Amino acid sequence: METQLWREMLDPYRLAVDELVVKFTHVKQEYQDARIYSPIESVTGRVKRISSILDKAHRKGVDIEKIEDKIEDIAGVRIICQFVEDIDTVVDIIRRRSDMIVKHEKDYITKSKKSGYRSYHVIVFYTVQTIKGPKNLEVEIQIRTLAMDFWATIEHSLQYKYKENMPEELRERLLSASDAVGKLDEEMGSVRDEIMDAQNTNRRRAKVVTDILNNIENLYHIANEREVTKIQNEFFDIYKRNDMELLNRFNKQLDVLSETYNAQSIQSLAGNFMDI
Ligand code: 0O2
Repeated sequence: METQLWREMLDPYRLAVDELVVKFTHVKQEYQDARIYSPIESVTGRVKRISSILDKAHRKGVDIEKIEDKIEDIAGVRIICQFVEDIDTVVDIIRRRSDMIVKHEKDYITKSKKSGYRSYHVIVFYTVQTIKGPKNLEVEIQIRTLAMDFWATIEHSLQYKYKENMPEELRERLLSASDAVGKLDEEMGSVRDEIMDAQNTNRRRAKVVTDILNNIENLYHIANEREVTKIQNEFFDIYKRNDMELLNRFNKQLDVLSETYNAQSIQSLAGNFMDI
């Protein structure tokens, strides 16, 4: 195939990857905006390089003309989760979406691959709109934990280095590292509730602190400077005490104060208007 034709063939896959990265990143954002723990930690995507497509086609005995039908991961999206339990949630999200249809799933978590590889793959049909009309194509979505991703990234580089000739000792070390990944995920899963709770508290605290600082900044424009400095010092004292309830109460008081000042400045504006 000529370079131009490859580019033409791969272009819709690029579009699919770009769209899906945006869509899944938005899912994460929606959880965060709703102040709910997000099962998605991060999302990346890539279109397979031409050389990798050719390698895979050669490895699987696929004819160049049949590449799009036989190679499912020309477009790849990777979703990273913190915990193994989150992977089920993400898979459910994918199954419930109306903009993609699941072709099949590969569970390399319940049973890892011979290499030690752990991940959950969902192959979906996804339609992109091009100037030539809609194009339905396949995308491989890999869903795995941070720990699984760490292992896969390292092992992938070693595969590149050694190709088929990875030394047996290294292979065994990777297998035992993969077992360690399984144990680490299990261990982290057992304190998941605790970790999620801590993360949610941190997020709520960060939100209240941002609200307070916004309130103080607004007050700078409308209130007496000495009073605002006093409020700011009071905030620093409360902040150091690390008491969420106190922070919330302080924020509510600032809301009331801001509203009072806003109402006063509207009244005086109206007064000035009447004088004209
Ligand atoms: P690259 O360079 O990442 O694109 P199958 O016929 O189903 O057995 P297939 O079609 O390769 O084989 O599907 P599979 O096994 O689900 O693999 C798809 C992708 O998963 C691979 O693409 C890798 O990205 C990843 N993967 C699978 N096995 C391993 C593994 O042992 N180690 C690592 N690090 N990644 C793996 P490519 O094209 O092989 O590679």
